[in-house]
Amino acid sequence: MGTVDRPRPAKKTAKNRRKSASSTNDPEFVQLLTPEGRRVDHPDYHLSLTDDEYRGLYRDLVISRELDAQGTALQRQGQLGLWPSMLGQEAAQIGSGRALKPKDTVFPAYRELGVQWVRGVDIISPFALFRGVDLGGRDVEADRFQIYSIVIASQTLHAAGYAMGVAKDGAVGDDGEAVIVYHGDGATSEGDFNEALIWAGVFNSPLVFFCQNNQYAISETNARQFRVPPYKRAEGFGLPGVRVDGNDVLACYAVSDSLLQRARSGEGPSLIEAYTYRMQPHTTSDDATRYRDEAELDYWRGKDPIARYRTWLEAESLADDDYFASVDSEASEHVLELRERVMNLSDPDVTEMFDSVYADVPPSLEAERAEAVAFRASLDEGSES
Ligand SMILES: Cc1ncc(C[n+]2csc(CCOP(=O)(O)OP(=O)(O)O)c2C)c(N)n1
Ligand SMILES: [Mg+2]
Repeated sequence: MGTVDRPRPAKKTAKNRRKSASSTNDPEFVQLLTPEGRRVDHPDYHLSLTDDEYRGLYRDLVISRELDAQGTALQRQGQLGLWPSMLGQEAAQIGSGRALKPKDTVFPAYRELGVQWVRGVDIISPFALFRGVDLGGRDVEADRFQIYSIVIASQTLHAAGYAMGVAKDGAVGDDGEAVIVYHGDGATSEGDFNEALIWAGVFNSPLVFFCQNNQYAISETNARQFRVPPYKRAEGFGLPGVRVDGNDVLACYAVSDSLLQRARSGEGPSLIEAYTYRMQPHTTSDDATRYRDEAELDYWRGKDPIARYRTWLEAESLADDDYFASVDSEASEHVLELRERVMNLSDPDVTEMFDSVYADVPPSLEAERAEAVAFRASLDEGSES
């Protein structure tokens, strides 16, 4: 394991007693870039990208952060019903997302804006969902990015089933494909997650579990979820488990690349725990000041994934001020375009919720559909008179 990064012990006040959680975990993880922006080596995980690729990671980090910030702003301005921010988790998402190949399939939870960005998914989709004008269904053929799962850990079972299918179709081996499922630390307490590990293990499926341990399941700390960190649990299911510095984009890339490749070639599933921190409340509906304090946030600000990466790019002369300024202005353009698109999203037709459910629509559902159409029309008549 690389550099040991020990979280600062929490102050022993009554308010903070619960969050000493992280100090009970083994904090060792794979790290290639320290919080100060110093490159370090790891015996098992290496990364060698082109200069353009290194710069591209910075661009991904910054643009996805700005788009995410717009989610929070739009919710505060009354334009979205809810926004689950990924602030602080960009390196985990960009690093793992960039290690994916086009043929791989992603099963997200509900906070994976960064993965969507690198995957080339139309970025409007989570905004439409949280504006309440989209039901979340999507055609996954082109980008292989499955639907958001709000039901905690349910996507781990969807992914396990899908990955079994990939293996049974013989789509592993040379030029094989992998499946990655994103989930949180809280999800590890669910039966679904543990069942998914069993199925993936015994069928040796090409599935990578990517746990973003942001240290909170809403207000509950790691101490309320597990006695040993998730990556260690993998061994009991017969798979390798690796803990990576989730705020280090290079380490997240290297570890994901290695374990995805392992899956693609038919060597089976694995579990990555990206140790990171949720800088925003759980969602815009949550008040995190009720269960964590400013000192903890300050500590994690010092581990910011983008600041350390920029420091390193500068030190290596891989990017200069002009480059950073061009990324900022590109990010602003994306944000403006996104805002405009969000404001102009149209309301769905009332019949949309009945579509794409059954190939042959049963009579009872046809009747409900007709009732909904008539009800909708009656509202329009009422507003005209
Ligand atoms: C089956 C289920 N139980 C409870 C909830 C309510 N809930 C929504 S988010 C959440 C916490 C999830 O925490 P974690 O898995 O760590 O993901 P994070 O939100 O931190 O990304 C809970 C309990 C839910 N959505 N689904
Ligand atoms: Mg969490």
